[in-house]
Amino acid sequence: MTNIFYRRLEMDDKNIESSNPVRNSRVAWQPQAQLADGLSRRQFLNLTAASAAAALLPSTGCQNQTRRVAASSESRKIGTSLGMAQPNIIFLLTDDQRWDTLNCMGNPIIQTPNMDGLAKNGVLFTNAFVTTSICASSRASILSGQYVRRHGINNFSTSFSQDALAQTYPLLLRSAGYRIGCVGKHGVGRGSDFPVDQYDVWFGCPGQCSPYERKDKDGNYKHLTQIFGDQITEFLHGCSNEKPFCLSVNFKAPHVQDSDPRQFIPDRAYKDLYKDVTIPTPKTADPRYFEALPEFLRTSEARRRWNIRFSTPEKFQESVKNYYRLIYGVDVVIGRIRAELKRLNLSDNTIIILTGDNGFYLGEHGLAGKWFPHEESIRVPLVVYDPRATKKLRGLTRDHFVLNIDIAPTILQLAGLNPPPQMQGRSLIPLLTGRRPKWRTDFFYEHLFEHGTIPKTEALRTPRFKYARYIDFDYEELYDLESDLHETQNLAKDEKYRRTLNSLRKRCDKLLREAKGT
Ligand SMILES: [Ca+2]
Repeated sequence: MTNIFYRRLEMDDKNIESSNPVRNSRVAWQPQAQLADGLSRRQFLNLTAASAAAALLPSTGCQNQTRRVAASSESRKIGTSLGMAQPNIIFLLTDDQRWDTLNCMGNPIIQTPNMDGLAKNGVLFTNAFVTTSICASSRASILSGQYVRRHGINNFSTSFSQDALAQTYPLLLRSAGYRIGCVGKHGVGRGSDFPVDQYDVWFGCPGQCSPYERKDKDGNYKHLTQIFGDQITEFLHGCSNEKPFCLSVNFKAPHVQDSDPRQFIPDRAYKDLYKDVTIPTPKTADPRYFEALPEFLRTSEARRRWNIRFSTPEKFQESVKNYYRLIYGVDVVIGRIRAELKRLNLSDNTIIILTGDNGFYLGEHGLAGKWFPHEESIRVPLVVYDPRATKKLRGLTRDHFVLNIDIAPTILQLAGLNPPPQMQGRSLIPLLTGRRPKWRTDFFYEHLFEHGTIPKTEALRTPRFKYARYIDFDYEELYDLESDLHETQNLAKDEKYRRTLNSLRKRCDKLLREAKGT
């Protein structure tokens, strides 16, 4: 089925960016690409993407057919004008997956055939970022389409107010007639406050959803990622031909299991994956880059965790390989989902969106974790796969700045609903359709989480520069990303950049006011 929305755009070829579409593209791997030159493709493992499809399951009454839901007057406006049938939507959120951990993003080692498959037939965003780099706050931003400064969730115990919850994308979809479900690490608020009764199906688990290693009903080992795969299948089997659905899946992987000395705990089935590969050491893992950091960063939580994960070559290899194996486990579940959608005859009308809630240091700058405004921490993967798209709109690569706060307005608009005005992100639909919209050319970043050894930050990212300030330490950073991709030379005190610094400060202040809505 080709949606009329896409058919109209295809007829208007001048809307398609001829310079940008890249089919099957592999984009430059940054920054580790520069360090991986010594590795040939032959060195990479060539394991089959064992798409562990679930055992044969009985067919249900789910049909793939044009449906309309009872939408609000606002939503009817868009839905009618575009002639859109309401699609099903599966939103896949990984936990701590950095942008360069997909093979299609140029990483020559990691195996992500199913993520790559979504990109090959969808739209791959190569400059996707989060506006705040920590689980709870970023998830709240994803659900609400708002900056932390507006939604106010900057710890692990605060939930949305009832009014704010009603304005998150899943509940707005439910009000418009969608069947909604949640699987995995919801991550916003305490488990006792979860909105279980406001979802049609709730498989959300509290806290960090530990442990990874569990047992099935027969007492056999089963990894948490595969259990989520079972729950997704159960949700899909409960659909009916009366309602479109939206399923929000929140993987725990590849997040560490904090209390466990092993930290990264992949499925035992993938223990030999990447066994014969040597992961290249990041350029900024050289101790001189850590030593150049101010003391408050050298003594931060990020350094404590670095000691656990990356402080010896052996730890580095084991940690990164297990991090990659955890991502591979998610990839296998994506294969399961696609097989199940096909079996249920839902695949032609189910959009799949994949992204991460924040980036992750793999030893860069001598650090671990996320939180700070370096690229490793704030940059994430993003793929939008819409099976209704015409051929010309498949395999597109877009390099615009897109943000976690864009997810909610995008999902709503894909469903034919108008995003509410309090959402601060922007629907990605103009980019999905290959158009050349006027788009943001910079963005504001904030990290306000309360922690004794994780400093709070604000930052501005432009195509060329990164300006960052550590709020409680009167410390600023300025990086020229054109000449210093790895953020190694802080130019904030360089007289030659004084005017640039002042200009970026003012712009950061302005975007901060906009984030606050003042
Ligand atoms: Ca996270």
